Amino acid sequence: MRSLPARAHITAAALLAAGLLAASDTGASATVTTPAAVAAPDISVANVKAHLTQLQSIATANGGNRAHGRPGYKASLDYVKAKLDAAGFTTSVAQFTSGGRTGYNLVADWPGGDTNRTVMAGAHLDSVTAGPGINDNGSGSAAILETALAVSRAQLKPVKHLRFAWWGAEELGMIGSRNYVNSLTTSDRAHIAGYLNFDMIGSPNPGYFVYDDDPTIESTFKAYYAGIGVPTEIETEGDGRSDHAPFKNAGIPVGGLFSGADYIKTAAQAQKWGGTAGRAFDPCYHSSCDRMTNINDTALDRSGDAVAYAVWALAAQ
Ligand code: DTR
Ligand code: ZN
Ligand code: ZN
Repeated sequence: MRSLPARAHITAAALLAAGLLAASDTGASATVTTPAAVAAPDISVANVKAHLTQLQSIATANGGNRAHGRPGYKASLDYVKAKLDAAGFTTSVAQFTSGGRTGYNLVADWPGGDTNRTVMAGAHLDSVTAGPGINDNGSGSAAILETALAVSRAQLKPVKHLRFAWWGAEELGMIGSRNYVNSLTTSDRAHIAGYLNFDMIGSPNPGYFVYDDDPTIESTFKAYYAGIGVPTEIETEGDGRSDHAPFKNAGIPVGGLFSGADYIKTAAQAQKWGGTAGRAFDPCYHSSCDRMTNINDTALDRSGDAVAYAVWALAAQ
């Protein structure tokens, strides 16, 4: 039998994921409906890299970094916010103080959808003080920004409400995301159907790791990568090492993607993913060399498309 093109598999998987999520959401039996889900668009890696170039320029113009409490961070947030305001999102900026410096979270809501069932996608926008933080975490920030802009271009009308967030002070210990979760009422928390985290998704010697937390979110990401024939591994670098941790601790379903940091790629991993065994997934982790040259375009392209695929699939039903 002629195999279906990859995107047809993705559409089928998206229907399944959407149906599964609807079932688990409502407590209904696991009969999978086949909602008329709309397939996610391709996320242009050129557009994602254009955002990274802007973040690089901002760092260069502001002492070489985009760290918490420094001018480069607020300039990064202003860039992202301006794009979202122009695209029709309802944005809000929340201030907090950490280490005697002012930090900021940016939250952007796409009008419409059931606000009692909100799907969130988030990424920390701050870098370390040592460098511009283009992979860590310009990659996640730019990928969810371009996905949000794709939602606007499509004038998407998802069943669930969509919310995107850029966190401050993750590098100090998930301060911004924890501040956000702590600000939520019990009812607010119950209305978040899932939180998707994207922290380092364009590593130069990339791995393809999926968080092994909420099974529906995990299977959604795995369906995407299976659809493009890329094997994945579960993310095992330790729970609690990024902004999904405060959400998970509050009982909110979480998931996400990761392309690797300072751990070393094994020979077996290089065999299935390419790249260099015996070398870190990101040799510039938390270093001044985490610049535009510190991105693998294929990993960033695949990750960006996986972000959109999951947002579309998980909010569709
Ligand atoms: N703490 C993140 C990098 C990081 C390390 N392990 C993981 C696992 C999952 C996501 C991110 C990370 C940082 O330095 O921003
Ligand atoms: Zn970091
Ligand atoms: Zn990070």
